[in-house]
Amino acid sequence: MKRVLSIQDISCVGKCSLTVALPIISAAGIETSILPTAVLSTHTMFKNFTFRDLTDDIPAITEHWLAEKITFDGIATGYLGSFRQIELVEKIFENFTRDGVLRFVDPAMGDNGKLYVGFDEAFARRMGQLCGKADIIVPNLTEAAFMLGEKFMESGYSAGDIRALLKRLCELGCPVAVLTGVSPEAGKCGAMAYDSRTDTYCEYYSERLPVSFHGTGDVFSSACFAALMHGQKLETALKTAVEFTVDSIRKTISYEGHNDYGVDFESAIPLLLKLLAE
Ligand code: PXL
Repeated sequence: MKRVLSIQDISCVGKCSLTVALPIISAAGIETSILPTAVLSTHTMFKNFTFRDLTDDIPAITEHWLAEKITFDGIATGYLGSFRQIELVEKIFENFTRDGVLRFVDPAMGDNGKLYVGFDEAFARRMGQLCGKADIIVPNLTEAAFMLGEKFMESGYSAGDIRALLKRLCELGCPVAVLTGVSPEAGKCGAMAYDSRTDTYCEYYSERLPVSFHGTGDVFSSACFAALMHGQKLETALKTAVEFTVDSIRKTISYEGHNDYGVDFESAIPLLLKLLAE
């Protein structure tokens, strides 16, 4: 069985980061080890959340793993709370990367043209440097704009704008970039990717639903990482992740009095397993 490592916070309530990554990657039949970077009572879209920083625990945890000769087939990162955590992730990339280990970075920092509470432009630039050390990155348009120090275009992104942005993202140093939540055609929403090694693009779109939920980026990235670790080609992994994310949203809004803080990805897991078998 493949073993991967997911590095991000635990938001106890809120359906994002580790409470999304762990069940989704495990359901895909992949052993999922975790490195919690912080424990929050909820994600940061709630008011008055608690925050226990676990940064100081990270070096001892990873030293123990090295002493035990524990290895991973893939390492995925999500929400990281500080410059020091980014530095520690870079060390983990150095210490745990052998040939064939997939370094997957979701620079979870913002959405809809804005950074989340607690982040600023300098942090976004630093996250851009971490992206340069990854094999594949999966920002949304907001995160991409901030990492590159560009203005977020409220008016929208055409297919040509997205292609150009993907090329600039690869110039950060990663061979492959994926942009999530892109909508180059009215009524559709999905992901486009660029592989700078072959100078090729691929994309996958589904229906654009007229709602916006927190945590869908984490659902997408967990499914995309799981699909790649499963051996799916990038193009197929985009389809798996987009269809699973859209089905999670569809399931959520089908329940009366549904959650508004996250999506019911649990109900879409049967579809994920079907897509992974393709
Ligand atoms: O979904 C990304 C995310 C992860 N972790 C925490 C967050 C957010 C988004 O706001 O607040 C703590």
